[in-house]
Amino acid sequence: MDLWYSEYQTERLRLGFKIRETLHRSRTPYQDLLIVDTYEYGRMMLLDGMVMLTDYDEFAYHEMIVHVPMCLHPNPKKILVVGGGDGGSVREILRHPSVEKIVLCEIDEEVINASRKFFPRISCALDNSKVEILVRDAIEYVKNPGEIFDVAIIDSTDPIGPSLGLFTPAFYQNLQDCLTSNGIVVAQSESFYLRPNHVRGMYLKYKQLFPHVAIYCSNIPTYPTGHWTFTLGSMTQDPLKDWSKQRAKRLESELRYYNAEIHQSAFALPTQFREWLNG
Ligand code: AG3
Repeated sequence: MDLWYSEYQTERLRLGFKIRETLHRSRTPYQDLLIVDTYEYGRMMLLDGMVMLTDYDEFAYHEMIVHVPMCLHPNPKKILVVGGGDGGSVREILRHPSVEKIVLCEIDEEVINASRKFFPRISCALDNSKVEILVRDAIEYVKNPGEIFDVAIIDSTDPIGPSLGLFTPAFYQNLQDCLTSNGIVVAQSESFYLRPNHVRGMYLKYKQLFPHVAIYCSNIPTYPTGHWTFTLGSMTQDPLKDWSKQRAKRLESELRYYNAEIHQSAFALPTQFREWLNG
């Protein structure tokens, strides 16, 4: 049977995957959760019709959202992950020996459970003793977390539905208050090609709060356009100068995307993107 799933990246643009099998479908209290096995990219998790991860290319996302800020911070010990219930970011954070504690604040418990069941290689670190899982709305959590963090990673869905509040100035402000004096925050910030105004908007909002702000990129074939951005805000560390090449190099043999050359080059933006950013 010829069964296909399409993500509508815009109303007039879609990416289609031929499906081998539908493994799970549910309506959680927050979103529509679908897990399918695709012929081309292996298992895939979708939330509200949008591809969140696939077994095939999740490394290009998780390694980049994690190792860039972690190698920039001088000594990251306490880490906050917002969203990220699949566990991919947690798995990467734990590769850094300085880490003492990770708080994972995920609103939707069904995402955690589904990842445990269907994505063992992604969720494998969720039971590590350094990880505290809070099934809570991060928008509320950051108002009064009761502790402060060296690095915060916003591993969210697109700015629609339950994630919308994670893209507001009020949230960024509260988040900044949860950081130590040399804290760093990174958020996934969508595709430049499809949403230049969104990327620019995030960049400008971060600029109001952080002395150092930079956008960097990763190629993730199953996300809209395959070209993805991350927005990084830092209190003291200069993203281009103050990162540890030594720590980046030490990780290289365990990883599939991130390496020291990628760290450096990921911040280089094409001319058109720079123009979009500067309006
Ligand atoms: N979070 C970012 C997903 C964004 C993809 N957007 C889309 N397909 N329209 C992924 C969570 C993985 N930990």
